[in-house]
Amino acid sequence: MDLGTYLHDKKIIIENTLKEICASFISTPGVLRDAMEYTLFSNGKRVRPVLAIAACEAKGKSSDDILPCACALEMIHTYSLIHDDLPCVDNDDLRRGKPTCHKVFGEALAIMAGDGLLTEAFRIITDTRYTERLSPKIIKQVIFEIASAAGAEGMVGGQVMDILYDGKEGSKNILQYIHMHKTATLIRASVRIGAIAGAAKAKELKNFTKYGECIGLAFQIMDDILDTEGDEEIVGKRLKKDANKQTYIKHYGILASKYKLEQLVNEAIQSVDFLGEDARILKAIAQYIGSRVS
Ligand code: GRG
Repeated sequence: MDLGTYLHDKKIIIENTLKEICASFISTPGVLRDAMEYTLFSNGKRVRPVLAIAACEAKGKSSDDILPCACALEMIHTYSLIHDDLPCVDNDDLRRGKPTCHKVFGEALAIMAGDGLLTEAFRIITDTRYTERLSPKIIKQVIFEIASAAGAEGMVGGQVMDILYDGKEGSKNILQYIHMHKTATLIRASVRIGAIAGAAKAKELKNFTKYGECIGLAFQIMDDILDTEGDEEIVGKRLKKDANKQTYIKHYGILASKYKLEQLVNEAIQSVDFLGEDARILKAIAQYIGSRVS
């Protein structure tokens, strides 16, 4: 199966499960549910859940094993986008090709839609009706991985440094911290939870982790490149907004950034060589991340 078909098929099962999850928000006020679903069902690429599934499948397990946890990742990622777009943060009016959540529902509801998605994500992982295929031990590990990657030690910490260093000179170390924490840790965690659900052994998990870290960093470098050279219509968000931010382009220039991106993709591909033929999809995803246009 080629990567295009794989991504298309997985996107369908992820979105169907997300719909099932949203149908469980029975006593949620209608307007809150609308605000949560509005951004959740815009045209996201679903990279993080696909990675969790691909890592799990690479270890020979069914996508069903990790699917609800993969959807929880997408809910957390979507919360981060909603909050990132707020007037007090990046003040963006376009996301996933549509007006941002706060533009449609107002700031208060956008904040709460984000809060709702973040918190419900952890309910899904701990609700055995969804995750009955996983042992309590694995569920606990998955929660630890996701909470560490999304919290103050991960994505939120990275986002705070991104805000603090907006318009400041910064340094390559600060840039590395921001990119690793703001973007790469959640991507790395996506790969790791798939591998953990696939019963990866310690040495294998180390290689999956390297893969996740490399593509996570590559993903953010590509985000920086797209902000400079991308097509707003295709990317689905406002571009050329990061001129004052700590970006690879600012610290290394466009050519060196593209070179670094290529190196990271190659490193990611090598990291999963140990899987043999079962690494095919993970390798194709790494290549896609290095050449994506949206
Ligand atoms: C500080 C108020 C406050 C909120 C924090 C934690 C957080 C909100 C934001 C996280 C930082 C963030 C949004 C990082 C950007 C990561 C990134 C490259 C997002 C774009 O992801 P894609 O391209 O988007 O996968 P789609 O729409 O395809 O899912």
